[in-house]
Parts: sequence; C-alpha cells; structure tokens
Amino acid sequence: MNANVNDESLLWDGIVPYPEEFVERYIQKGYWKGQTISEFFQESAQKFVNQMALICGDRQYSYQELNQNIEQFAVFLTKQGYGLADAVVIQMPNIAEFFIAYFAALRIGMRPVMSLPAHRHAEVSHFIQQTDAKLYICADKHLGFDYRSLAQECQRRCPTLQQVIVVGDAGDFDPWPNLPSFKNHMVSKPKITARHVAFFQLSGGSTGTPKLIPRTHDDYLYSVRASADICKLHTESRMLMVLPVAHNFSMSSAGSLGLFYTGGTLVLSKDPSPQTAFPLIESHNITHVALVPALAATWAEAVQNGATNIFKKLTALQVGGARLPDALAEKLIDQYQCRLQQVFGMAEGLVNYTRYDDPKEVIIGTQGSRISPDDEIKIVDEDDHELPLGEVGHLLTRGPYTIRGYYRASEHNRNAFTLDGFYRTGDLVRLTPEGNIIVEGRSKEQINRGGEKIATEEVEQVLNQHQQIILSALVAQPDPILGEKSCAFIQWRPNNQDASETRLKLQIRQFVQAYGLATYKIPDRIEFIEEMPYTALGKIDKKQLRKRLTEDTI
Ligand code: OOB
Repeated sequence: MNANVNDESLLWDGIVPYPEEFVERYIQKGYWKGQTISEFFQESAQKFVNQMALICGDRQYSYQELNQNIEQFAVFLTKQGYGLADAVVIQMPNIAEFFIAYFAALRIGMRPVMSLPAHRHAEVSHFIQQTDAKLYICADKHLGFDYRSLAQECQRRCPTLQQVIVVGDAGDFDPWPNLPSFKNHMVSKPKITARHVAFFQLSGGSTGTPKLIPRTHDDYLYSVRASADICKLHTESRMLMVLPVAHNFSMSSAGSLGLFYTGGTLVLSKDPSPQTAFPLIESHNITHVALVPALAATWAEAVQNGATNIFKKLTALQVGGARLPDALAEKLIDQYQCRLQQVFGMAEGLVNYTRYDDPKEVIIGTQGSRISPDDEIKIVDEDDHELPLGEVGHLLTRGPYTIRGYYRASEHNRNAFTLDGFYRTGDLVRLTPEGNIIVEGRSKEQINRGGEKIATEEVEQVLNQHQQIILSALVAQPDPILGEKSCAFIQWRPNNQDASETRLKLQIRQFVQAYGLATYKIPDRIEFIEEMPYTALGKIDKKQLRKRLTEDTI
C-alpha cells in the first residue's frame, strides 16, 4: 500500500532520509528487507505460536497470546481515534504492557517514544512537545514514584496531550482497557513502508534538551537480526531483562526484539538487584542477561559474598552502556567463569560486540567490532582528518542502521553530523589492527553515570535558573562503582538569609528535582567556587575543574 502525498509529507516531516544511493545499496546487500516491525513480530507469532514469549511475574504469554493482546490493544487505540504518525510517549517499568503498547502502536502506524522510568516531567513533557504526542501511557507507580502526578504536570504543560492511560490504579486517568472486549475486531494495515520511521529512541545528549532519534523499520530490524545472529540466540534462549526495557541496548542488542526474532523466552525483572534477579535466573534457567558495568560489579560483589555463581550458569553475559574496566572483565572471566560479551553501542545506531570466539584479551580489553561490514568507521582529529591506525581520535560513523539526523533538529544536526552524513559519536576511541574498538574517553559534554547519560548543559541550564546561582558547571568525577558521578561547581550569590552550606546544597538539589529533571541528573556533589577558571577562549575550563576533583584540591 502506498501512502498518499499528504501522508508522505507528514511521514517525512522533521526526518533526514538516507540518500537514495545508500538505500539502494542497503536493499541490494540484503540488509533492508522491506518488513515493518509489526510484520516482523507477526511473523514470529505465526512461527512460534505456542512457545513462551514473555514472562512477567506470574503472567505468561505465548507468542500467539502476546500477539492477540497486541492486536486487541491496537483495536482499542484505533477506536480511540489514533492512527498514522501519531506519537505516543510510553513510559513503563519492565512489565508486559510495555510490549503490548509498543507493538500495538506500531501496528496502526503510531510512533512510540521510548521514555525511561527515570525520566521526570521536564523530560517527558519535552518528548510530548517535540512530537506533538496525543497520548501518554504509563504505569501508576514504580519504585516509590507516582507517574500519575507526572502525567498531571505534563497535561498542564502540553496542549497536544489528549489522553493518559495508566496501567494499574488509574485514578483520574483512563485505565488500561479490558483487552478481550476488543477481540472480535481487526485493524487495517497502516499506509507505511519499512522505509518510514517506526519509533523514537532517545539520545543521551550533550546539549540543553534531549534529542529524539527516529529509527526506521528497515534500519532497526537489520540491527536486530544481525545482532541475534552475533549473539547466537535461538528458540531455547531465555533472556532476563533487568535494564529498562525501552533502552536501545535492551530492545535491539540483541535484546527483546532479537529474542522474539528467534523464538526465545523473555523474562522481565522489575529491578536489577541480585535479590530480585538471581532467583529469576535460577528458576527460569536464564541463558542471557545484559548489564551495565556498575551492575556487573554489584552482581560480582553479591557472588563474592556467598550468592550462587549465577555468571557460570549463563550462556552469555553482555556488558555495555559504559566502559567496563579491564580488571572487572578479567575477574568475571577468570574468577567466575563468565562467558562475557562487551557491547559498545548507541541509540543513534552503531553497535559493536566482542564475539564469543574472540581471544580472551580481545574480550577483556576491547569493546568489540561493528555489526556490519557497511558500518563505516572513521577515527579523526579535531579537523576531521583521519588518523593513522591505532591512534586515539573522534569516532565518526555512518551505516545501514545509523541515523542521518535527529528529529526536528536541523540546527543541531549541522554539528552532530558531517556534511557527508557521518554521525559524530562524541566518543574518543582507537582501533586495533583486527578492527576492534577501544573506548578511551569522550569529547562530548556528557557524563556517563553507570550507563545513564547526563548532558551537562541541560543540568547547568536548570541550575542557572536559580536566583542565587551566578554560574554553574557540571563535570564528571570518577567513581569506583558507577564509573562516573556528577559534581556541580557553583558560583553563588550570597544573601543574608543563607543557611549553612549543607542546607544550601540540599536546597539546590531540591530545586533541580522540583524542576522535573530525572533523578540521576541531580548533582551527586556540589562545590561552591569563588570564581570559575577560564580557558584562553573565555570558556569555563572544565578540564581544570575535573583536575581539582581528582587531585582533591578544592
Ligand atoms: C548505549 O546507548 P546510549 O545511546 O545510551 O549511549 C551511547 C553512548 C556511547 O556513545 C558511549 O559514549 C557510551 O554510551 N557507551 C560506552 C559503551 N557503550 C556505550 N562507552 C564505553 N564502553 C561501552 N561498552 O549505551 C547502548 C546502546 C546499544 C547497545 C549498548 C549500549
């Protein structure tokens, strides 16, 4: 089915398309298969009918049952009046409804926005505004936070938002519908092709506002299928999901979609603690888990303190999202006989894996190699000149599943991409002669707090709105558990009612929280500073500030 001209312009609004010659190449090489994500799941449902797809607490769904639930929720969405290119922000913990809502929205051509449970009203209302979303779907409460109050705030701020659906106790909002009542209806296929945008991932960002990442059906599914192959998933694979389901790592590397492609079983864990996760690994005979390094360290600690060695039970443990320290990698392999796989990826596209049969030193000391021979990788200096092999430089990339531009962000895209379409990852890396990438650092204004990314500018902009803050600078401070934490240096305008320093710091944290930023963005440490150090160009000298932290000369 072809979309009409008006639909076409609607579907491409704010999107930077892949140039035609690349489209042809990716199709010709068999990467892009012309299948939508919805068709992809339906194909699995037909293939794996009664096999177990999803386990969420004591609820279990076979492929067929999950597919029916998706179809019924899609009918419900259609009856509510939603359709082609309507955005829906989905923010849920690791529960079955996430997948039902996600695939159902895709089935009718809606575009889900993958919000994470840690986001608060500043981020969520931004996603709604950026996409003109009409619908927001969340769960009532999770880890002590009430998403209904967040929804209320978003409704106040976002005129486009028409409806909020809450899983659980909906309060004043619409409850999750009774799905069987929609069972005798069908939805019609939306007028889209696999070349169109399917949904939005979120960027960790380095500027004031988080950017939306438009992923097409074709590009995403290529990364999913290829990842499932690399990770050797199959019908007997049983994956435990402890990281947030909506994150790109969890969804596609190889993640839930990779698993659904091969007919495996996904088990959801509401939190990633050893207390919750280890019993699930044992009782469900889990074969695959993905973690961030901070969690891998926590799990190793639990095993060291007497818990069963669950690492040995797994066919593979993936670790990614932030740099895994070599020492921890070595310990996991040598001490815990863990079959480790490092994953270095980004929601914008490019994903690298160490392969299961790589030599031990590669698995310990590198972040692996690209998925596709058509992932173009350049390592360049400040002037975009390519560096000799082995030198550390800026990683640029372009390929069959890496975006060409953020959504509705033409200004930002001018800096984030080169003229010939390479994405500037902001990572400082070097390449080994075998083609493995080693992540050496970062040039982007971002803090990687245990895999959760903080755009420093976003937090500084909030801090600078405080009446008594003259200037602020957020920098990374090394942390033994999380890898990095954040420290805000603050130039303060005193007044005669100022409380003690400890109270002031608390007040500043409360200010950021009340603004509605995600909790992980609240500065871990705050230091008052008489005057900021400046570079010769007159910019705040963050290098100097970081040095003060590491040398403890504050
Ligand atoms: C994943 O995606 P994002 O979008 O949350 O973050 C991407 C950034 C990368 O540019 C890099 O700075 C950092 O996270 N990163 C790593 C890393 N994996 C990601 N830094 C060092 N070592 C690693 N292994 O984080 C993501 C997406 C898909 C798969 C895996 C991770």
